[in-house]
Amino acid sequence: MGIAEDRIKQYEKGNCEQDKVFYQAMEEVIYSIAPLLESDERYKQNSILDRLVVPDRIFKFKVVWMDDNQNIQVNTGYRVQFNNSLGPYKGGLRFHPSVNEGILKFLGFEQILKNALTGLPIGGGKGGSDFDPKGKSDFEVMKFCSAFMTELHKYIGPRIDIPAGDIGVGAREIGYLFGEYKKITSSYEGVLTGKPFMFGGSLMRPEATGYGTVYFTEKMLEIEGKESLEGKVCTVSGAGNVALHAIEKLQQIGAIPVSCTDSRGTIYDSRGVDLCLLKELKLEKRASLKEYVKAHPEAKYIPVEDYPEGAHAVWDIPCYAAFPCATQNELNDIDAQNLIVNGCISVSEGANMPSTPKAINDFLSHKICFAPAKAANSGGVAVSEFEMSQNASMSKWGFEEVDDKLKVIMQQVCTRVALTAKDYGVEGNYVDGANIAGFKRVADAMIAEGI
Ligand code: NDP
Ligand code: 2IT
Repeated sequence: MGIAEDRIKQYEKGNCEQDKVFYQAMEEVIYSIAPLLESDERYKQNSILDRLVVPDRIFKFKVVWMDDNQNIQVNTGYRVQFNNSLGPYKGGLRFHPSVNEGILKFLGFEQILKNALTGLPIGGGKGGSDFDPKGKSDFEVMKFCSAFMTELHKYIGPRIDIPAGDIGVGAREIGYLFGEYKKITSSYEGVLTGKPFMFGGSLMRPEATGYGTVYFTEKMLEIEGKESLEGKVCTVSGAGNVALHAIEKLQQIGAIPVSCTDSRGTIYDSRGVDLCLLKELKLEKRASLKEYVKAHPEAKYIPVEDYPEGAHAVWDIPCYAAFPCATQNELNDIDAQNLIVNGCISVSEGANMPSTPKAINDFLSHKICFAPAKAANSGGVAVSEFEMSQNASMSKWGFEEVDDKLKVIMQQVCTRVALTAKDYGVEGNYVDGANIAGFKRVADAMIAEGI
């Protein structure tokens, strides 16, 4: 039995349903880094893997708040502080009914390696709640955020742990969270990123993840000797922060994004999606995508229930490049086959772990250029770190300055991943390249810091 199988067997002893996504993320990393563990004794001698897969600590707390009908509601809040070898814990907060400890451990674990890949001084963490912002009034969201921060503030700080947004948490939520933190601590400090610009947010943070994913893809296609995205049809899933800004950047560089999705259905607009309308529907009205076809009857709306179970309509649209930007495991092996058969040559993960392990194997075995999440979507957290720098130095950087820095970082991450893959004999495999490069940086810091 090789080192990877041995370790996976050991960790699976404690496996439970909730932890499935965490084990999925961990297994991929363990397989990728097995050659490194075999070739460098230091990692085994220092039990790095055993130490890396256990979070430093997990806070789990009750959040009690009152809704608009004066009913008292109870949710669960979490913060997983995973690893701070490279810098303070850093990672988003997710508000979604599916949130549990297993999902946050998967996201926190990915975040450690993602943050390491940026080359910036940030450790890994993640948090959130099973609170569902959908259908809630602004006042209810504010009440929830205040109650959540009443507990969370005890564990965070600008040099300790700096949360940000993720699914269900955008500038509105971060604003309310910041307001409550300030009230409790009387301290005006950069304890959260993704803040609105007027009180310490960085320009370009809303755009950073989506733009960064496109910058990464352009560099990957260049390295792999493929045609650029200009003039090419692209498919995108999701209709939130990451998806809308990926669409925006694709349009700016002359590509033709033709799709987006939400949890209820898919929009396919073969002439290219109407981004102004999408922003109005999703960012202002928080409406369903179904509304899109009222303004564009020639576009198609495919409700989830109208598509054969087990596959997803968005990945059955012919495209040159695909950008899954919604959520974990939203692209499976059937979807991968559909993409490959329809001529797709590149898949870039804007979301965290959107492709299943089988789908990834299909992409790699068919030589599809595959940009894994921890590398391709690292632009969001990179600009979060820029926000921390601006807050710490009481300065403000311009839009172009941040955009230029983001572009450079995404190109550096891409090059680092590609070179690492080459060095370890798996040229073109960005999954192994990202896992090895990220792991090495954290592991070397852990060794240098001792136990
Ligand atoms: P948003 O909340 O802004 O948007 C999420 C989008 O995904 C919505 O369109 C939502 O549809 C859809 N979605 C969410 N859950 C599901 C589900 N279970 N099934 C189908 N569709 C779903 O989140 P973000 O755009 O910020 O995040 C999207 C992905 O990107 C996540 O994986 C996140 O972890 C990752 N990410 C985000 C970063 C950021 O900076 N925000 C940085 C790096 C990664 P609906 O509205 O109907 O629920
Ligand atoms: O998954 C992610 O990288 C994020 N949700 C952003 C984290 C951050 O701290 O900006």
